[in-house]
Amino acid sequence: MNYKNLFLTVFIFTNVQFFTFGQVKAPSPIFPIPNQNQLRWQQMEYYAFVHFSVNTYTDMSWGKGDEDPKIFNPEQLDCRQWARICKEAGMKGVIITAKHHSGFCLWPSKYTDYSVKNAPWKNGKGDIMREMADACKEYGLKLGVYLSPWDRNHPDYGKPAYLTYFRNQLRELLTNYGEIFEVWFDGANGGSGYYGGANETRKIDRTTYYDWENTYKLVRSLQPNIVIWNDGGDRADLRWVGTEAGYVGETNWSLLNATGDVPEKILRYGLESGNTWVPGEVNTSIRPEWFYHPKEDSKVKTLPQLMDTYYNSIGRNATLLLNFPIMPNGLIHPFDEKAVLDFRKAVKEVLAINLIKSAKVMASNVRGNDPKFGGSKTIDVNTESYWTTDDQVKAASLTFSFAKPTTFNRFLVQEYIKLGQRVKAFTLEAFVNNQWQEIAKETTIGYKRILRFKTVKATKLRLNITDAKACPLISNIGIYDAPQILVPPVAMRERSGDVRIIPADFESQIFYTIDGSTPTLQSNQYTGPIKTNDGKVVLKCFSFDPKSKKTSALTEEKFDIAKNTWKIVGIEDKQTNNLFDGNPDTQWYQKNTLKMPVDLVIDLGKFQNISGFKYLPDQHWWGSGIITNYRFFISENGNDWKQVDEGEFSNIKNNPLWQVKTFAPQKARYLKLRALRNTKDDDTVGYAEIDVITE
Ligand code: FUL
Repeated sequence: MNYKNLFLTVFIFTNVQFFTFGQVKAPSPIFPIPNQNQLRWQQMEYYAFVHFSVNTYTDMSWGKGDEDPKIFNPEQLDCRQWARICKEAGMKGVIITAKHHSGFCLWPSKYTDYSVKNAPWKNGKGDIMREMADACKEYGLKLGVYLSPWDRNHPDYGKPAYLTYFRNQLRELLTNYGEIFEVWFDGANGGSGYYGGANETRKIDRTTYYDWENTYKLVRSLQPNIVIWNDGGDRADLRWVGTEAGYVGETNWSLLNATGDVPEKILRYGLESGNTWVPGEVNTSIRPEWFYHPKEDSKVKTLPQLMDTYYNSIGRNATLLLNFPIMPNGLIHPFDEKAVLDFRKAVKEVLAINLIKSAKVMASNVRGNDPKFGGSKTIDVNTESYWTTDDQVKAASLTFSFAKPTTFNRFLVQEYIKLGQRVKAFTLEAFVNNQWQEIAKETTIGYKRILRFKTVKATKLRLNITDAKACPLISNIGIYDAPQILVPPVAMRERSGDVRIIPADFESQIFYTIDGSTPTLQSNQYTGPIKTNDGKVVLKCFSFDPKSKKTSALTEEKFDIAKNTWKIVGIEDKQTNNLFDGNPDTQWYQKNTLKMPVDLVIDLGKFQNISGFKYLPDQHWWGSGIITNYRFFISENGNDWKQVDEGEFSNIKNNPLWQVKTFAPQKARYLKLRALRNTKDDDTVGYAEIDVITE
């Protein structure tokens, strides 16, 4: 071999990782990697759940299986309304509860009478699955099904025969309604139920009863493009994130082990060393509950709550499955529609302009020095191209230089997950006033990661991948200058009399008045709790985004006298402070040994001219002790009482908000609210807040 040949051999040998016929080779995959169905599903990002069944008509979270199908009569049912809202909201599909735990089927299954066949709706000729499939087609949405493995109606539930029934139903759903993108097998399994009249409790072994292996085979043979969600049985294609509260861990690996139990912590964060691709889906409802309950009409998630959900799901390498409870009339409530459309608008505003597009990019390392893998591939809009490094390089950075100082507060980054999820740790730095400052220090990226931080004005931005499983592959990067979420701020008056104002977004400015006049940008700017005297306060305030110069609508609160001298008489319990702390999220309950009527006696500490009172019940979903019937007394000395009012809080069950009662003004120092009855007809009595109206 002459020197020339030797040189060539050495050259080819040492660079074999990079060059194939003169070209730099793409990195090898780091297993596990997603399959085609999981990839397609991940790219959907955002889709809807709809919950609808017989328990919509009984105001229950779960049907018991004995509900009469005659109650199911959604006279205005319109799946096109559902699909239109989903489409306008930017969603890509809908998963419908074809059968929830009640066992009632929204389609006319051949295998049971417990379905729309025996409902008055459309004289038993209706098929909601069909209407949903047609509406999805019309609006260009994908269709998914929730088929509850647990069936509280079926006589055979718990016996082997039920599996045949369950699979027959699966076959119907996965054959007759076109392509199904996802099937949802809920984890709630076994318990009390009607079971064809047996009315008993049935237990099953969730690991073996459904023979998931063969059930999955059936599913995949009928719908080869489907993804399977299952939190209870064998490992499926997707995982629950361990909470229904609308978030996944900041660290979120799309990996689990193929076998073995998955503790809640791992559901939340995935498993870095997991041997199977099982990405997380964040499922949450637009209201506290999954099914419709009139009392939640005032509890639809607010825009700030939905935005948090967005950043904490899609922004953390998961998809977002957002639920609409369908009303008994068969429609999505207008409040829910408004909330989801406002949410869509706000997300669009955040992502409107990617400010990084025209930046110059420098990479600390580029694979084989080939521009095909260069830093600019992260901003070329093509998510199929990516920046990557030489095989041995697991820490590298990308520096973006802007033509002029650029203002931003959001960072979006995507890994090229087709070749595996790799990044373990990264930081972000901004070059401000000729100095690098760290603005974020994070762990995983995955399919998509979005970071929120305080607005910076920088001439450069640097992404440092500080650790990765193998050479990192970054396919897309964006920076955005998100406007403030401008909804009216929340104001509360603490027991001390101080007024606290909380804006919806952390960089908003707040301007306020406490003299009843309308605030302007020249009014006081809020910097911390506002000291007031003990008297009444009329607070008016608004949020202001200094960048966009836009303002929110006005918050107007009329606070009555301060509560700093108030005491509960006869009860030594510090928690009673919750009644007067101005915070609707804290509550206090009377001792559970008490029987109705139950009194609450308040010493105002001095005489006041009282002309009414206000009561806010426990605001939590599980809240109980909600008073419906009351008597109200006043006293000058705490011994001689005079009844000044008696009545009921008429709609408090459906609308558990502030209840206000007024009467002719009376001088008093002591007040007594006597609870006579609550919404559940038991002896629990609770309060979130108590207030008075003075003359
Ligand atoms: C839960 C069920 O029990 C709820 O009713 C709801 O369907 C939710 C999506 O999953 O486990």
